[in-house]
Amino acid sequence: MTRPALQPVFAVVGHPNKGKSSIVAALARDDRIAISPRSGTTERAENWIFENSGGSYRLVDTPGFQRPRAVLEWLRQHAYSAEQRARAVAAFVDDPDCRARFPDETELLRPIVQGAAILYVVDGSRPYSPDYEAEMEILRWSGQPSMALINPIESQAHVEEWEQALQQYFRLVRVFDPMQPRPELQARLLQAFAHLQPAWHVELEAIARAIEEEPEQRLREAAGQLALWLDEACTLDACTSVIDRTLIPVARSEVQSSYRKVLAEGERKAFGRLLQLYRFKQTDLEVRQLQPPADLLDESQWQLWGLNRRQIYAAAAGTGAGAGAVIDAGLLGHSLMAGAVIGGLAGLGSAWLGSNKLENTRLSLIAGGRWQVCAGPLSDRNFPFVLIGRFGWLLAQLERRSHARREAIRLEPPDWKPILEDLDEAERKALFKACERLSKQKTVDNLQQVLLPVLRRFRNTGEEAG
Ligand SMILES: Nc1nc2c(ncn2[C@@H]2O[C@H](COP(=O)(O)OP(=O)(O)OP(=O)(O)O)[C@@H](O)[C@H]2O)c(=O)[nH]1
Ligand SMILES: [Mg+2]
Repeated sequence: MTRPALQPVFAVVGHPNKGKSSIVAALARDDRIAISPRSGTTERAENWIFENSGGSYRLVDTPGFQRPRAVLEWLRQHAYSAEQRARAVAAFVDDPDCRARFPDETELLRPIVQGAAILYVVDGSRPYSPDYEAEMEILRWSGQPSMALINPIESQAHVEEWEQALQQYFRLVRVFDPMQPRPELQARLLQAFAHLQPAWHVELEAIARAIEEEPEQRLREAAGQLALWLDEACTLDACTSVIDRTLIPVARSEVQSSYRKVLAEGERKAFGRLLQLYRFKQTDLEVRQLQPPADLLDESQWQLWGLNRRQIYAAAAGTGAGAGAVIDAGLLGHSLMAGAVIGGLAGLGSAWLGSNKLENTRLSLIAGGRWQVCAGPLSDRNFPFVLIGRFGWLLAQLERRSHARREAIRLEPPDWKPILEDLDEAERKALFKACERLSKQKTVDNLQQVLLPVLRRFRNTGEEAG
């Protein structure tokens, strides 16, 4: 057997267009890897590193086998007995003539000859055929530790027959769907490999443990990020000053538009940090609806972003607020409670959403006889809910999003109802209280702690939907 590389390294190999790159993307948690429906997308072997607090491993994405039978023929002519096989594979990779005749095979076998373990990928939705035997045989000849992964691209229809066949060539056979992010499966796969390759045992075990701990740590970090963003957004303002009173209207519209811009930019950055936390580097986020000036600050759009009055009302009522007093009136807002008491959604009217003038501009006379005109901070108690809802919605998407997907994420309205219903009384109270304070530009002690259960609920609704 070739000497194992110092760092765990896996060459991901198989037929063209069977999801090799998708599996590399999933196992490296990297969204930059080229994936497409076109066969032959990956033309050169490429390295991708996965790293966490436990350690790191390297994945080599490779082009697919093109002419495995001819390659096997060549190998047979260069090895007369079993102990010569690995050397024949190495000779094949180094042979200039072979490199010219079999560019894909020399490219994909090179990392294996250099010590990579093998992850062999097949499509479990297509029937098994003996056509695959030549490539499996070649891989066996390399003598490297190996595992077969059945990717159920369209269905599980042929998984069983594949298992039967693959077990003849590989000691470990697993079903692995790169489109479903399942950290526990990734961890188990590494642990299984740890037993195949003693040289990597300690590191792979440590990486697997860290993978299992990651979701909880990530949630904590996300709550911390959201807390910072809320503090920033709720105290944000934009000011300018003018000497001439007649310029005030112009200054007003100016500060309003720069306020909106800074707010949108702040959110874009907060979302960017969340994407980073989830290891998305290249995925586009379409937040078009937030971009035009109105958006976040347009009352009529607030419902779109998860501030559905009816839902909040229903959730509050369903948990006893309507029947009197689980959530105190002060926390929910008098207008809402008044509405609830006179018994009907009609009573809620615009008070819940519209009691405060949005984007209130402030005017004050300052030194030098100038007028200062400011937009913000936004003192509406709904505002923090909008921000939390949008952030929570994105978190839920990221949680269940595979790094093998290439389409953009489109921000959609979050649904607060199940979140509010699922929180326990103390958690919900703390949330309402925190939002109330934030909307008054007051600091909230342990905001991260208050947000943690909220984000956890967002994350869990994501899991159910996924
Ligand atoms: N629905 C679904 N599509 C998949 C899955 N795995 C791969 N695909 C799609 O299949 C196509 C090929 O995937 P790739 O990962 O590029 O396959 P590859 O084996 O690297 O292909 P080459 O580099 O061309 O050899 C892409 O359009 C993927 O989105 C899967 O598990 N489910
Ligand atoms: Mg590829």
